[in-house]
Amino acid sequence: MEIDFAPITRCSKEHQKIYQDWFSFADSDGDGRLTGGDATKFFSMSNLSREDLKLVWAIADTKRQGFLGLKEFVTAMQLISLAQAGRTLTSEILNVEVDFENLHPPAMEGLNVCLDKMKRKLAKQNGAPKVQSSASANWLSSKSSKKVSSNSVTSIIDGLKKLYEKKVKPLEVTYRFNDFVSPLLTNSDFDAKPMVMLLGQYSTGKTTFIKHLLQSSYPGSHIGPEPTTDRFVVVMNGPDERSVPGNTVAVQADMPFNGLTNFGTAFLSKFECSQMPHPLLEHITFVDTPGVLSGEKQRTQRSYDFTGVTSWFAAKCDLILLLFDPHKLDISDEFKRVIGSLRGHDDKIRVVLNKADQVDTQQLMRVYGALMWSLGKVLNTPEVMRVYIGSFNDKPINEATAGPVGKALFEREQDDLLSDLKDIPKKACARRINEFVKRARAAKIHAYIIGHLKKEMPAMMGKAKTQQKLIDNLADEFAKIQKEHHLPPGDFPNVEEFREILSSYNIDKFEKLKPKMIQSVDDMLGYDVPNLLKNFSNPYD
Ligand SMILES: Nc1nc2c(ncn2[C@@H]2O[C@H](COP(=O)(O)OP(=O)(O)O)[C@@H](O)[C@H]2O)c(=O)[nH]1
Ligand SMILES: [Mg+2]
Repeated sequence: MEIDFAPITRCSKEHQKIYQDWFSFADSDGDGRLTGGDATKFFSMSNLSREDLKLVWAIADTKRQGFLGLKEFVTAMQLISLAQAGRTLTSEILNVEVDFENLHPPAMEGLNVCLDKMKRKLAKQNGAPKVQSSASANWLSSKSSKKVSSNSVTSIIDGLKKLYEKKVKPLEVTYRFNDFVSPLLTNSDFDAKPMVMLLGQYSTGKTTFIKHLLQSSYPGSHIGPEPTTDRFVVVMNGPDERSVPGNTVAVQADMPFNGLTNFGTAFLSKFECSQMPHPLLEHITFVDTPGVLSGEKQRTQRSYDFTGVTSWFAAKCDLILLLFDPHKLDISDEFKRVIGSLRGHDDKIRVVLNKADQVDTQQLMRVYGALMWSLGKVLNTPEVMRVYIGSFNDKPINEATAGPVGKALFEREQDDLLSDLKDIPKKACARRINEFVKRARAAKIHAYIIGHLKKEMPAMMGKAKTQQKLIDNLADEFAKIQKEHHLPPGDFPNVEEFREILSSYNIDKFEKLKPKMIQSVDDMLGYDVPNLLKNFSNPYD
């Protein structure tokens, strides 16, 4: 099983040089990123139709970042060249049957005149023509140039980071959102790669699945019929193969795992980061998990909040794979709680009926039915849940057991699951925006709550008594806030959890509600975010 994410851009040294020159010409602010406006200007020289150029952008901007780096720019140029030769553009076209040796740069009308003009101008300014552009250093590196001037926004993620710093974070800090709900976000939270989490009982093939996709084991992995992985392992890209202990990973500022420190050292000793250089890991980070336990007795052996951790990862992940094995269909109490901890992220869940090659077709039908039945009892929306049936390991499918129909079915299912995985980077940006908007709303509601509690405190006497009353009647206070500001009750935090944290604070020390700060977040949600989306969507839309 192999996944190609981006179209493969191969080109000769000579063409590479040409494209570099074109790119530095097109990239008007020289930040190594070609945004929509610059691109439309440059692409118009190709004389292709708007429809074709829309496709060119859609295929080249693989990660939906809203800009083209040099690598994506080369892809765009190759696509334009193919379209000029009369080929129909598809997202697969560069991965199949393209003769890159003979694929010449596209004809760009008037470009040479412009380039000559620019060179002459540069020569006059510098005394010599500038040959190397700053972006060329990034050639073939998967990361786009990070050099961004402080006031320009050149991607959606950039824009979100700035909006967060300017509008949301001040609100969070003022009302201690980080103490009550979730730690403040850092750049690494925004820059993190899309994540896929695997969950299931022990020995359902989670570790094998990751090994299969990577076509190699990750450092420190164990595979076996008995409970093997007893820890959460984040498998991510890195310069060399190594395992980093959890308590080190969790405090690293450039890693998006700071929030895990809240689960304590008992958890951190069961957490690990496994790094290795791998093309697939440049796009996706995997989270391997310890098997969910089957008996109630065993649960008490966990020394940390297991479902709290799965819930934390579920919020960060882009896809959650629930693995089942035909011989282990029962959903234990702990598994039920784990599935419960995924609430709110139903759209990310995919079910995998793994090791389907171990049973014959008739048994498989029964197993499938039984699985749907037990899932129906624990999931709110089983009917929309996609279940993939197959055998996700390196062994060829056993046709003797599975039969020819089974074999064909498994292969189709594997392909479907792969395209689901392939779509992750494309959808990751949209998901980030979604999470960001959700968070901003939550921060606003939190500010209303804190502001309200503060307002209820007396100016002089009886502070302790009022504080106790507010804490005791917290549900009523929430209801008042909902009514006053027309807020949906479903968006409010859990009363019990809030009460527990609140008890260790002095309400009188809280900040008053600052309508200006709220207004600023409202403006952001109503104006800045939609605007950001518009600026970085396909410029031909
Ligand atoms: N037949 C079959 N066996 C598998 C498959 N995936 C994993 N296994 C076997 O199941 C056992 C448990 O696998 P492992 O990856 O350690 O499961 P984990 O505990 O969920 O990580 C190993 O003996 C694997 O060889 C599969 O797709 N088909
Ligand atoms: Mg495992």
